[in-house]
Amino acid sequence: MQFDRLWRGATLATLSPRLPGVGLIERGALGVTDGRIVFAGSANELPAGAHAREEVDLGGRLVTPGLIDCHTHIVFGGERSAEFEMRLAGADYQSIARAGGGILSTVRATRAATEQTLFTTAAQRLRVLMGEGVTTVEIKSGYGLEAQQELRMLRVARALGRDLPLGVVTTLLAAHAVPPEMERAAYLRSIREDMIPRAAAEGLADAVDGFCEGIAFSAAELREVFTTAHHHGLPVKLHADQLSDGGGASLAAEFRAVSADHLEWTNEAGVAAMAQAGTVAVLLPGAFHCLRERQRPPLQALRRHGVRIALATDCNPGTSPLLSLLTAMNLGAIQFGLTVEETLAAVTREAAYALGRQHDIGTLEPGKSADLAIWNATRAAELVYWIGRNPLYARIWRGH
Ligand code: DI6
Ligand code: FE
Repeated sequence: MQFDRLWRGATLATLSPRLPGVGLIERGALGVTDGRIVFAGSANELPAGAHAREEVDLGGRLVTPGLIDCHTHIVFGGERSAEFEMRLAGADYQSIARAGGGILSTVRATRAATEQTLFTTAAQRLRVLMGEGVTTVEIKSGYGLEAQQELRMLRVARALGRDLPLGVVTTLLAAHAVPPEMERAAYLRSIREDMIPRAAAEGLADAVDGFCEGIAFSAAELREVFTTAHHHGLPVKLHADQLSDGGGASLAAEFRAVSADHLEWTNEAGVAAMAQAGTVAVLLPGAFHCLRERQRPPLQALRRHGVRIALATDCNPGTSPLLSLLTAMNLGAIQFGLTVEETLAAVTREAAYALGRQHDIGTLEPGKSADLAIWNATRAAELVYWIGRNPLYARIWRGH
């Protein structure tokens, strides 16, 4: 067997569903050809005469699938530290939003920014995530709130995926807020009749998302948006039950959403519906932390019903200015109670499911894209327990 590259002396956390826990293989080897994993297993099981153009001994270092940040709003203009100070002084997120701040202040800054600035600032942020082993990221629109502007955000996201060594999955989040210059019903109509058809026709969006919340859109309004998304062949995702129980989880399940995200206030019936639909729960401890939330997502119910659990940064300038998926992992374990095994799965295998990319990424198995994170660590727990230590040794994307 001839590989392009072969790593030996690896402690593999394969995340293979056929193995328990993180799918650990000690004294492992991993062989890659044409950007795909060809062999991932015990070095003893390497075929006789296996060799590679390039061989590296990792001296026992831990190798995981490249990390996947499956929920970000990383393309935006401006920043919101003044709003952060208002919250420190006692103001709450919803009242700031109702007064025209919050999401709408980022909409103003994003509309005013050039496409080049949006690209450059997002690229800088993405490089920080990549520095911690992230190889795939999801990027949402949602700060344009007007057809040209929403499509422009998606074009920037696509360009980032072309120019950086990183997988980018894009999501149209036009249903994030009602823009100040438009009436609610007319805006919803423009999402359905203009933005979704154009995003689909131009291949700019891989999915459609919505914000189901008292300060944003109702389940009834988003049901119509989702019907249109399906009509154009786009899967859906949902910001569900973050600040109140708005029936978001059930709505997501009704449309077989790939994921429902946040879920702090989701009730048991919503969890059961998600399990039935195969909808992944994406938990976002950065927003929980920054908004000083108290209500934790229903982890016991999610486990009991066998719902897949992913974790993401939710990187955005308002509720989660978080550029560290490793920190999100620590917060997920400490604040929400995930085990180390759940935490690592949540940013690899389960995050791949949350993006509908489970056939391509998320585990170290033959046939998958050779996206790897190699760590100055030997135990998976070391990735979760530190705060602010970056143990990345090397990051490999598509075999390089
Ligand atoms: N939930 C979030 O966490 C972000 N959007 C959403 O629907 C917050 C966006 C912002 O405040 O700018
Ligand atoms: Fe979000």
